[in-house]
Amino acid sequence: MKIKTAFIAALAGVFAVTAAAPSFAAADPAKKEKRIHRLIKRADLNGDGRLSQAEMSRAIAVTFAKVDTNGDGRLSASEISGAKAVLKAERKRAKAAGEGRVHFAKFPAKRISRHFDRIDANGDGMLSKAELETVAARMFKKRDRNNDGYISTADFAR
Ligand SMILES: [Ca+2]
Ligand SMILES: [Ca+2]
Ligand SMILES: [Ca+2]
Repeated sequence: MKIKTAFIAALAGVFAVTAAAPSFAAADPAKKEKRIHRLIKRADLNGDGRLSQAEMSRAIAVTFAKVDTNGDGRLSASEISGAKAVLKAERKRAKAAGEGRVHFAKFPAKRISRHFDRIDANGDGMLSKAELETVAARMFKKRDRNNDGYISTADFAR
């Protein structure tokens, strides 16, 4: 808990400093940073305020298993469009059952649907975990600007 509070404070500090940079202002930093912060918080299993690739993989695995409602190991278009409701229900269930926070990956269903054909590397009309992992790894690398293997505040401090 303390770590998280410190992280938010650090984030606010970083933001105050970087907000003046024109390149940041142009890219709508508030939105971008909020998104990154949420991304980290959702999957930060050890609570150190940064996201490792292992944590990301774990979160993807957990999320995938839930979204794959028929359990065939692949996501169909309709499973993807139903993902939001499924994950919401799962969060509710876990909370009611006292299982604590569920560490889902962010599942941008709309964006995944829009880019379905591109993500579907083998063109079988279904998304496998490997296909999603490939895209997620690419995103991770892009966001890990200082190349330390973590997504953290360091990646948007300039
Ligand atoms: Ca972590
Ligand atoms: Ca499925
Ligand atoms: Ca496929």
